[in-house]
Amino acid sequence: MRRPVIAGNWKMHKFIADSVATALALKPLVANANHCEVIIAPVFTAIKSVADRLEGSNIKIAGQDCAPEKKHGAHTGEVAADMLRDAGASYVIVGHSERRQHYAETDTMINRKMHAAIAAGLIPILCIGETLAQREAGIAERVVRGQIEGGLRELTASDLEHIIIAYEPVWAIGTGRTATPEQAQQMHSFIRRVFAEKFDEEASRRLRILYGGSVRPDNIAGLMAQPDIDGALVGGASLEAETFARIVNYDR
Ligand code: G2H
Repeated sequence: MRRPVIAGNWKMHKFIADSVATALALKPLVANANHCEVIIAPVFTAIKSVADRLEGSNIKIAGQDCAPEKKHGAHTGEVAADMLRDAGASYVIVGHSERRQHYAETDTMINRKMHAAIAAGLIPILCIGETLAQREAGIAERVVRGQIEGGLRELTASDLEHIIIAYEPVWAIGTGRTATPEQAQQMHSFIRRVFAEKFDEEASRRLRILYGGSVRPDNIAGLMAQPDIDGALVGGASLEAETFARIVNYDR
């Protein structure tokens, strides 16, 4: 009942021409992927060009971040959620660990971005996950619970129907070290439980929870076989069309 989502996060890679070329190369390779939603997240400057070239295809576009402000105004350097939508995005990644770590994003800031994204009609992909030190200290679940509660504060029941969560353990990001399917499943099931406790049992059954952190063609199937893993947020392995397509087509 939960439609899988495979999303490629291109991070700060690719000029416009390369973004468009990769998107066009990907298009035929995933054209028959009816089993899942396919999303790519190019840099802001490439979103419009990529979206224009993908019009009518089954590949959707995400922004990698958005402004916390809902109203346009004097916010130098920011891009509003509805501007992303205007450029062709229908999703937005919010609270990625790189933003939490390197740009000091707090749960409060991330929560404002969640509200802004939903108000603009975008589907936010809220990223959560513990660091290695937190896991080793035995507080991974407490950290993840705090990020869920903080990130989703004051969202309504109907807002919660329109969000996706991505569990990305920081120790597995870009390190080549993936959580085992069992480790990921354990945390995904915990996330669904917290969501059910805090919000609603039914909604928690509909919530899509993606795994992120060194996902590759050779480990996607094992992850997707877990009952609470509903897709993947893929970084490095999404940069090349054929590799990403192998991940999207994990069921073949
Ligand atoms: C985690 C992931 C994508 P990678 O950041 O969001 O990146 O697959 O390179 O670990």
